Amino acid sequence: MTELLPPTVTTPPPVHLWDLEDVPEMEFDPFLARQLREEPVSRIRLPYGTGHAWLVTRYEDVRLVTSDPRFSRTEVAGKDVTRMSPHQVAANEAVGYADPPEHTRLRRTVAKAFTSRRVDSLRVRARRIADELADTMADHGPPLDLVAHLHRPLPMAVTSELMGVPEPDRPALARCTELILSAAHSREDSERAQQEIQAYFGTLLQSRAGERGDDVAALLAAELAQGHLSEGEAVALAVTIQISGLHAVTNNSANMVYLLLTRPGLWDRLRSDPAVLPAAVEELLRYIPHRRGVGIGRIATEDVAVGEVVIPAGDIVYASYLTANRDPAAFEDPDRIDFDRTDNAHVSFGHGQHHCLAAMLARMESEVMLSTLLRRFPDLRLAVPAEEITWTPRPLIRGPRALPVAW
Ligand code: FLV
Repeated sequence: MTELLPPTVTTPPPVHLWDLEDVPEMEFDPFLARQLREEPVSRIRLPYGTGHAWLVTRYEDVRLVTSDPRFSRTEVAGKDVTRMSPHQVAANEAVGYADPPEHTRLRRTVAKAFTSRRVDSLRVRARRIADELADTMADHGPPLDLVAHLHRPLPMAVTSELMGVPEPDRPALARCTELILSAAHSREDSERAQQEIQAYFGTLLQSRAGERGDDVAALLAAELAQGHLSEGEAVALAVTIQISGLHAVTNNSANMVYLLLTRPGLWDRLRSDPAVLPAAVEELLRYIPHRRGVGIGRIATEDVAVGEVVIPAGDIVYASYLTANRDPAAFEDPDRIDFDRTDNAHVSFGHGQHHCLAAMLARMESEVMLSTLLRRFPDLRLAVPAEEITWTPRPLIRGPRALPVAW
């Protein structure tokens, strides 16, 4: 009698060295596009750290990896895994590295600051700030850099008011943010910036102890006093909200305006049909390749089948929201910007437990910036040829360094 064959043993796929060259303007990374098309679950090596990881690109597979408890964020914290930057961006205690039930506990402590009621009240503030910034722009006159005049100051003001960061402290936090959310600086410089911003929020939270208030610093100080989180957890939460709120919205809203002013018909469409703005923001969120490369990985705690492969227990997995948003199985004609798209279930704010807590706030800020520009500067245009715009080198989050505009 012949022996039964062992279960199918598949040889693992080759490991691709992903060069992560900066991609021009808002173009999609050609490596990511190729993997989605030709090898949707593959293995990669990134510029820093050791070993290799899996890269999952299809919409359904990305949703599996980011919501299935067999993939752990906590397991990856503090490990020298193959990664995008010399340093680890978020602290080990950060919410981004937490699995349930710790994740649920951490998120709950700040959830009150992100309710739709709070976003509505911040919208009133954001509109006022945007109008003041537009006044300054009008006084200055064209040409000017829209990143410096709008995309940076508005999210800076909104995030800092949400946090309870006083005005004079804000520029130093912005400098730390640039050093932390980048792969272009040395590990030492980025880690020094992390220490500086952690020390800042440690002191801020101590100074707010016993105070009443609905900003994040007051909330965290109260939760800390009640023993709902450790000091390290509170500080890491504050740092995550501050740096992400500032950096993500600044870059993404600038990318939105860049696309609106360079892709034929988009600005005119918004001008003639302002009611389409919320759908336009959703579509731009879907289309914009927000980040370079990948973010925080996960570790498989058991063997898990993903698409055609089995990811073995212990391996690192990166899920790409960028490719999920361009998956033709999920979006018709995915490489086209279409404000009339229906069923735009993009994953630009993530999926599963770690879905962005501030998604509503981020949308609101972008809507306020765009509607203010449309109302106050309907003839807005780039002041230089698009090829002359310079982009942040070796970024984690892509965006123009400056956006010279005229009207
Ligand atoms: O891009 C990253 C990032 C962005 C951010 O706003 C907060 C973060 O903690 C991170 C991160 O940890 C890793 C990134 O690549």
